[in-house]
Amino acid sequence: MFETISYETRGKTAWITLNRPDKLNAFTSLMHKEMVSAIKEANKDSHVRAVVITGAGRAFCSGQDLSGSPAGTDYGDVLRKGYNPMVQALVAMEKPVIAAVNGVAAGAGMSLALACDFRIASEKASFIEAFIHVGLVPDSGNLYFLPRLVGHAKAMELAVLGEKITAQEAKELGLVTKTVSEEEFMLEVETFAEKLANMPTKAIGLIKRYMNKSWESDLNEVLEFEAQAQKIAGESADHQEGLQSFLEKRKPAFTGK
Ligand code: T3D
Repeated sequence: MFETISYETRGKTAWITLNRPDKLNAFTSLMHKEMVSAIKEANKDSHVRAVVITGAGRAFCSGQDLSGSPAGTDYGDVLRKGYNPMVQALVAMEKPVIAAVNGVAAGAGMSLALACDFRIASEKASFIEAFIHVGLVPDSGNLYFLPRLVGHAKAMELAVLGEKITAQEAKELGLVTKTVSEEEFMLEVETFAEKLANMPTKAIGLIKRYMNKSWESDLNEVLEFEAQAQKIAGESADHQEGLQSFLEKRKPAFTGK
């Protein structure tokens, strides 16, 4: 179905794997299109309640394919037509998305990881704001997500100096949820995805929607968002199940509805 990525569902989790290992999974325009299709497919499949994005081979993603652009390419267009729709689709998806960072995440590959809701990193993983080394600026939401995740000063340092940071350093900066040994990495990602997929998906989607909106909102607006979100969550089957299981002193069985 896809040439540059693979897509499969396992249980309630959709797995999207960037699949150009010989180029460290560098992005091409076809890969942008395929990513958007896969993200939309995961979004519309009601059985899918968590999404994992990872890379084939030793890298997560090395960013834009530097061997691919003909001279005179308008990079603004590459972003508007390729990367931006991918980031927008990820953020709009009201399901949790995990970046399973198996190896190096460079340039727009790092941006892709930042645009996900969670990042689990193999101890072998690293992150590099590679843009500056080729005279470019961070893109694909990087200038939005990075300072929000690590603070302005650290974001400037990472973006301008472009020094590679290890998975452990990324953990210390709050960039990743957890780091895991190479041997345990896939099992840990599967377990984490399954945990999320069994949670109240509708509430997670609402948290994601309004936490994102909170960046551009004042307190009164956020108080109103919370009221709107709580009305929807309060009418969900998962809220009823949460209450019932609490009263019956048993584990809840959430359905995502
Ligand atoms: O349209 C636009 O251009 C605008 C949008 C820009 C968005 C961006 O993402 S700009 C930033 C682009 N990415 C980079 O600058 C990163 C380039 N790659 C690297 O710096 C290094 O490869 C890594 C730090 C990611 C990994 O280093 P290392 O030593 O582990 O691997 P390597 O030996 O450098 O790479 C292995 C192979 O992958 C190698 O090919 P070969 O020699 O075995 O045939 C290398 O050329 C290839 N490769 C790695 N990254 C890319 C790539 N090929 C094409 N594009 C890449 N980005």
